[in-house]
Amino acid sequence: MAAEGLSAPGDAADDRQAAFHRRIGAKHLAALWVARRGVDLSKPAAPTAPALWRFAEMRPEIMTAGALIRAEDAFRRVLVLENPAFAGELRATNTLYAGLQLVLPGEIAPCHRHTQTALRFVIEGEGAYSTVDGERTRLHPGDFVVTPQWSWHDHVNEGAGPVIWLDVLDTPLVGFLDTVFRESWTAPLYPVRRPDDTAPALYGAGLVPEGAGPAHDASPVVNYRYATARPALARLAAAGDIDPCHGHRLRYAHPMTGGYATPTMAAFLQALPAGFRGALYRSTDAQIVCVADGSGRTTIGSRTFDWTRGDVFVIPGWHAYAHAADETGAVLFSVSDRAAQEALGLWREDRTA
Ligand code: 1HN
Repeated sequence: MAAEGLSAPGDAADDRQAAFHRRIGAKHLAALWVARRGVDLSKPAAPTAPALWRFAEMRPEIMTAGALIRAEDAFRRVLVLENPAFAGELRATNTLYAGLQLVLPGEIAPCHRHTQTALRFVIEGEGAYSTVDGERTRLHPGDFVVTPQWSWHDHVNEGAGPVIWLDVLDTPLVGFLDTVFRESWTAPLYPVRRPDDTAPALYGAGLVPEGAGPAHDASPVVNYRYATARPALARLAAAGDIDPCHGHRLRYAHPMTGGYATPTMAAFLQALPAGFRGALYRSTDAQIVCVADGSGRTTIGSRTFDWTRGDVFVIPGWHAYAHAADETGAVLFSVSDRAAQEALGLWREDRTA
């Protein structure tokens, strides 16, 4: 016993151990054999909890927030989806933040930039624009918008109704790396420097302007439109290209590198055909999933989450799960830190779970 570091209370060896640990503690040293005793390091601890947020429950609350505070006065008018395992920490997973953002007609979410990368998936409304580094893109439901780290961005709603989207940012990860910088632009709106939607029209079609220079870390597409992605999924389905776990699944790709849309976050759009019953799957990246269309359910371990359009749910890393679709079929948008994990050579998947 004593040799391992623990002994019966009160004996001389125990006193020597305790004195040793007190002494080294004062020298900012710790005994690894004590700190790691009994800790299972054979697989990820995966502290993120499975969780679901229903759009039908979130929508009235974000509309109430719309009456409580103006977008101009808020940091951003966002309801943060906090993982139950990380209450008070503004985290949906261990590395990612998720929030539901509302911009009301006539409102401006003022221009700023920061070193966190932001992704948006539009859930409801028409008539809003996001401006990213001087280019406006109009937002429609199902559109996937990339705001690369350190790009100036603002949001404006010129429409007649509320516009609501899901924000996903790598704030916990960038915070952990202690690389957070942030600036406000000198005016609410950044000057528009190019015709609207130039980037999706060019890069989105696989066309790179001469002189564009080398690829940046994040995708230049700005907006991957649902009007393009949804038919692409239908083509994949028509081609019979189906994964037993994921259904018909597409990765949002950086058009110049073929990699993920951002250096830290990977995003996907997948269609589950009517009545689909997915096989069990797990991977090391915790996913944030937003239901773009249809309804179904996902079983994560012993829990089953029923979902419908606009709902958001979290699948923790290395938890075995299976998707199922109702007779409506379903389309799921998902984001994870898989891009960062793969860049570091750490990502794993398991189809035998
Ligand atoms: C941010 O810049 C936005 O630009 C939304 O809409 C949510 C959460 C944390 C930090 C920055 C936005 C954010 C954010």
